[in-house]
Amino acid sequence: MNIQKGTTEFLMGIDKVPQLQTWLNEHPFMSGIAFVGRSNVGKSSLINSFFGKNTARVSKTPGRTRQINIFGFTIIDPSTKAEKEFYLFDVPGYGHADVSKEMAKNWGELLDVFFHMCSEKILLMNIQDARHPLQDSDNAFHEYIKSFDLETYLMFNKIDKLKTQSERSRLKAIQPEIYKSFKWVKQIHFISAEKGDGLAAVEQAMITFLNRIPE
Ligand SMILES: Nc1nc2c(ncn2[C@@H]2O[C@H](COP(=O)(O)OP(=O)(O)OP(=O)(O)O)[C@@H](O)[C@H]2O)c(=O)[nH]1
Ligand SMILES: [Mg+2]
Repeated sequence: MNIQKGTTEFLMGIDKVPQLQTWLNEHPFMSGIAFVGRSNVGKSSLINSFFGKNTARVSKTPGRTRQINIFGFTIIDPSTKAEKEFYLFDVPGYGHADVSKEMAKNWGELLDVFFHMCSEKILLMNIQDARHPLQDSDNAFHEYIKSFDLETYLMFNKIDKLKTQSERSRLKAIQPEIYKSFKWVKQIHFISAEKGDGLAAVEQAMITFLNRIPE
């Protein structure tokens, strides 16, 4: 099966808890994928690579996306033309340094409601920057998310920026430690939204997950 690029549809951006609760109440059986990560790691760029360009807005300034953006997308079996529909969530920017206390509090509450409703029907794609893996805010996020018991795949994006072989192998060498420390991390991928490295394997991994979701 493939993600049907170009049919991904922006449904709504949510920045308030009651709005999110209403949406969740109206979509009790929804399933899909959430892209989560620090600001500027390339979440929107990856979403555009996987779901069709111009799906999400790529920021010039880190931290621009301050809402949970919800999209609808379809996967299709090219031979039988069978289709299945899912939701995609662009969940930006944990670990902002530059927002007011009020905004940080609102954002924390919104994320809390969001992750509480996530179930075995939602795959978490945690995006990190390959040049700066496991930052304090990434570790704090894992500390927070571990109690939710969600299937999580860790993507190290921007590997095109690692110029030397030794930089790349240093990153790969931390894999066993991650699997040991973060048991809910089921897969680790090294990718580049810009150059396309590793994206085909990640797309197949997402589809495998989606096909496994119980009806
Ligand atoms: N070199 C390189 N640059 C990338 C890659 N992926 C994203 N970028 C760049 O990184 C910047 C941030 O990308 P976004 O996709 O907007 O990042 P984001 O995580 O959605 O950021 P927020 O929405 O602010 O949380 C943009 O200038 C992208 O062009 C990559 O694989 N390689
Ligand atoms: Mg973004």
